[in-house]
Amino acid sequence: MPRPPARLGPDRTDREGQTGTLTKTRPKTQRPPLYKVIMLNDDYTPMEFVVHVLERFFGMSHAQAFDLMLTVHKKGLAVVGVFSFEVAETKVAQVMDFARRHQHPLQCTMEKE
Ligand code: TYC
Repeated sequence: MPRPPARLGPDRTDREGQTGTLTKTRPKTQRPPLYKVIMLNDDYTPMEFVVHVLERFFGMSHAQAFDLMLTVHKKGLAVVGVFSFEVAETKVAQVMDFARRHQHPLQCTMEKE
């Protein structure tokens, strides 16, 4: 078994009086990847419907939702939220299903951040 690196004192001297590189053992923490949920503009979905979607599925206030809808309308697309894979997948499915049931062509996708 390899010996763990000697923990050095503030003077960078170990118990044997040797100088060396100060190392700290740090357990590796893994962050799960995040996914952007992206809303796409189209010419047919009513603005109020998009505002409603952003309020309903993304917990936005009416003002936030209205501003973000206008950003999508003007720029062609916008990130409407960042989530874990499972949550992003669920939001996309909810939006696409809701739009389809109301016969609007609204499109929503996800992309790894
Ligand atoms: N461009 C649409 C219109 O003028 C509104 C709209 C906004 C549609 C955002 C989709 O993601 C969208 N009625």
